[in-house]
This record gives sequence, structure tokens and C-alpha cells, in this order.
Amino acid sequence: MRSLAKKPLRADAAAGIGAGVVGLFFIIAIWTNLVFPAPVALGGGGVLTDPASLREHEWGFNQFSKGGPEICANQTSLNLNITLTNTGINFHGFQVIRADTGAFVAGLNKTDLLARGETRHINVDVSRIAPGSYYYICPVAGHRQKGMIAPFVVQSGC
Ligand SMILES: [Cu+2]
Repeated sequence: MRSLAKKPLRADAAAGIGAGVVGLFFIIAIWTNLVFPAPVALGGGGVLTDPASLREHEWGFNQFSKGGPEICANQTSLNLNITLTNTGINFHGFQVIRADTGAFVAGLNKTDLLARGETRHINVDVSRIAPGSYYYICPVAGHRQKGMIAPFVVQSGC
């Protein structure tokens, strides 16, 4: 009886095994990228004040330059006007959370999600937010981890 180990490897079988190994490498690389994303560097894009304008990519959703510009909300002014434009392909939204606890901020409900090409004007009632450090994020699952997060500061004078 011939042993399987002594059987010569056919070229087509070898090519199949090679393609499988290459495919497995890519699957592991993609999995590693999803499970262990690179740390997010924040505030790389300057500081915005009222009226602020954010496009989807400035807003932070970019794998290669993570994090959007800081937004400074002047406590002494009543409103902060923000114009959101989704120049990306996916749905995106806008939400402010506390920097320390990550809790959502009352008085500023998250926007409903903007479709591709959509523009939305939001008016933040600054008097309803206590001075301090916050983040603005995209509430879509996984987008914050991919870089849709930047500092949002409420203080007297910007
Ligand atoms: Cu998003």
C-alpha cells in the first residue's frame, strides 16, 4: 500500500494550497486591523468656532488621518451653528459626548444619519451644556473607532 506522504504533490494541488495560504494571510490581516485598530490621534485639524462647517472627511472618517478638527463652543454666545455635509459614501451622524464618562450630552440629541451627499444645519444651545471637555463623534457603530471623533470644548471665549 502506498503511503500518502510519498505521493508526489501535483502542481494544481500545490497552487490551490498556495492560494489558500495567501487568502488566509489577508483574512488574518483584515481581522487584526478590525480587532486591534491603530490608536486614534485627535485634534489634528485646527480649531473651529461658530459657525462651524464639517465635511465627512474633515469630520474624521479617514483611515489615514484620523480625527477631525477641534470645535470650540463659546459659553457666552447663545448658539453654535454647525453645518454637516456628508461627502462620503456611508451614512454618518453627529453627537456630543462627555470626555470623561463618554455619556451623551443632554440638550444635544444626536442627529439622524445623513445619507451620501446630504447637508444638515444644526444649532447647538451652548447654554445647556456645562463648560468642559467633550468629544463629538459619529454615532454609527464602529465609526468612532475608525476616527470619527474629535475634541469639543465648551468655555468662555474661544
Ligand atoms: Cu460615520
